Amino acid sequence: MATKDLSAYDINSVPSAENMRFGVVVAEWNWEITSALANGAVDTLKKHGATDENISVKYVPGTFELPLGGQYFAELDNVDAVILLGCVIQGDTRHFDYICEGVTQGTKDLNLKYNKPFIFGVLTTNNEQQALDRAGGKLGNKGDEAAVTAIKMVALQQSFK
Ligand code: DLZ
Repeated sequence: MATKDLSAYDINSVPSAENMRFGVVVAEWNWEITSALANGAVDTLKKHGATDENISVKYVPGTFELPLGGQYFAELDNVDAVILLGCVIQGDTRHFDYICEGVTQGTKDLNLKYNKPFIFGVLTTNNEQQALDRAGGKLGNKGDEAAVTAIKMVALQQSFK
């Protein structure tokens, strides 16, 4: 069981995002949760210096579509990193497993195919309360965590240039 606040991190350990460009793809399924993840991610990017002009937010119907939304960013936009935000909640059928498998493998493939960070900001929970707890609730906001990861990965890539 997760016990730590997902949003708790050492602010001084995060590089400046001032000159970085980000794409954010948000799934519309479980909108109450994914919109909170998106707000957290965008706020955190801005807190670390990213400008509105350098943050582009797009929407896809469900979590399964997140990798394709990310691929559109890779091919049609000049972003340094893409944050993929979704929420899959366990139901009575195995749909949960197939969506989780698709988005996980799809995201991994994008990272390696485009040599660019595609951040996995997907909640995979047993129930809605667990998701709410991690989308601005008592366990923080996974959107914040995804944004910090994106900034750190862009800085890492730039450090090799
Ligand atoms: C169909 C479906 C189901 C049952 N559950 C979720 C969910 O919990 N979270 C989510 O983001 N999307 C869900 N979807 C929709 C799929 O992600 C996808 O949009 C459809 O299967 C169409 O490809």
